[in-house]
Amino acid sequence: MKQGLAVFGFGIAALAAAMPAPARAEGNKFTFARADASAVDYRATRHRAAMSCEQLGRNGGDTAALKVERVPATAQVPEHCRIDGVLKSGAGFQVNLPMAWNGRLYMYGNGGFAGEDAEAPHEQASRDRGLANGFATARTDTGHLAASEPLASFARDRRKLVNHGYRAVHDTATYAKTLAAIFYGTRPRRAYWDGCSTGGREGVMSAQRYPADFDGIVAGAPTLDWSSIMIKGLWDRQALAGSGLSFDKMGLVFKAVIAKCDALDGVADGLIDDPRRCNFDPQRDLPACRDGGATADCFTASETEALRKIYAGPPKGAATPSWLFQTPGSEQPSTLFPFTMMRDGSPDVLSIFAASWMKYIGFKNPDYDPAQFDFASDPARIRGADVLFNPTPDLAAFKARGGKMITFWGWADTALNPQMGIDYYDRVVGRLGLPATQSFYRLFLIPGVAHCGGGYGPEEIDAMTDVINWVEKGITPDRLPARRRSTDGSPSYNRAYCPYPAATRYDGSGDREDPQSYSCAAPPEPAEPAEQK
Ligand SMILES: [Ca+2]
Repeated sequence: MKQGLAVFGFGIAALAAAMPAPARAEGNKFTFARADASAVDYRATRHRAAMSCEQLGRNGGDTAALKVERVPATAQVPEHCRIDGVLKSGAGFQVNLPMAWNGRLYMYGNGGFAGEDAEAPHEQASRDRGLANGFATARTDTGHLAASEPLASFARDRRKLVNHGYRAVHDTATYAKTLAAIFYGTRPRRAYWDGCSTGGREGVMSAQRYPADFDGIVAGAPTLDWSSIMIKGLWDRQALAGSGLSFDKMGLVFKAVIAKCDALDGVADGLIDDPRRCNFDPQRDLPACRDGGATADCFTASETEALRKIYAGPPKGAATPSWLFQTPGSEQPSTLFPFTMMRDGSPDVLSIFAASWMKYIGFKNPDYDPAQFDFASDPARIRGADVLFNPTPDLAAFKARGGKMITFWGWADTALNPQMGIDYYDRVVGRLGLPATQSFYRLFLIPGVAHCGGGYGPEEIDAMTDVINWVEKGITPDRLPARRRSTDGSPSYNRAYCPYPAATRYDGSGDREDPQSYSCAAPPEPAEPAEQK
């Protein structure tokens, strides 16, 4: 294995520079896409600024490095004040306050280890979406800058670790509300959080630790258990390195998986509705190479074994949860890249994250060699930061306050295991019962969608509009619309998914591109509440 494991021997700076663009959070790029159909007209701007940007600069408080500028209207965004600064706690922030305002705060989350520049293209895109729809916006770098402290290296500083874990979002949200109150003469009527991946985790963490911070939360594919995912990152890399599996070979695996499992859900549409029901066995279901001869369309023992390891996940134990494995349907290049495999065989992003995480958070030893990771004994040794990073399933206070939260998750997410979300949701249900949980928190699992978007499934998801309608009009999201509009000849989809644990089942007749042709199948017996809140 030595040859395969040498891939971890990169310098951190080189790895950060080599990180492909998709690894950086793009946020939920279809947020507000369904504004026209929204019951709440959140684009209506009934509030006006009570002062100029210049006056706000003199009234914004004693925050370090406060910079206030007026930004004129463009074709994309209305005129607004932009406030950049660093809170006393060390969290860098940016708040944008439109002169004409809808009365709401929109805060967008981070990706990976955060530390993004506020002017990075995906940050600008999130900001512009918020401003264009009438919101005041806020964001934080979570207390460090990746440009100077790449990946997990910031975690050497305990204050930065806590800021990244949960403090920076809370402090920034609090400060943004104060700035809005000064600028408009009234506090935001509602505050919304929008994030995916690390941004999803920040949303769930806010609901748990600071239940008054946000009224509505979109927590896409949240990193609910960093430590476990990092173990998976190391495991998958070790399984693949030197196995001989290539992108092209994985394309053959994907075809075999679809051929075997697509129709199990009643519709042969190229999507596997619930990959947990796909009993795919690489050894049984793929053509084996005969007599030692390897060709492009057969699988060697080493390739089959690597696939088996990925579908099984690392050996399970007290510190390695049972849900840590990859489900079939994630072998397509659009879902493998960049978290499981790179086309040139270089280290995938999840293993790069894992290497840095083990050094600076798991083992707190910058010289640690992740190739030495022992999957039997080390998982229990790396969980010291879990208390800072992992939200607990106690969402009772958020529920009591009237908060609403939606989590959506792609079944073909190779960065964060969707079963991590099921596990968390089940634990919330274990405390509150299913009806009470679904009254404020819903989980939607979307087939064929990769990490926070992309993949081959219906990735156009605007859960934010549903959350706003849930909070402000009491409209329960019984289905989450999801679409794919393809221009490249791949299938287009128009779907609306039922909340977990219900399945979305084709009625057997009618246009399968009409969501009305599907019903929510009865969930399994609901769990009994273990604890009344
Ligand atoms: Ca199907």
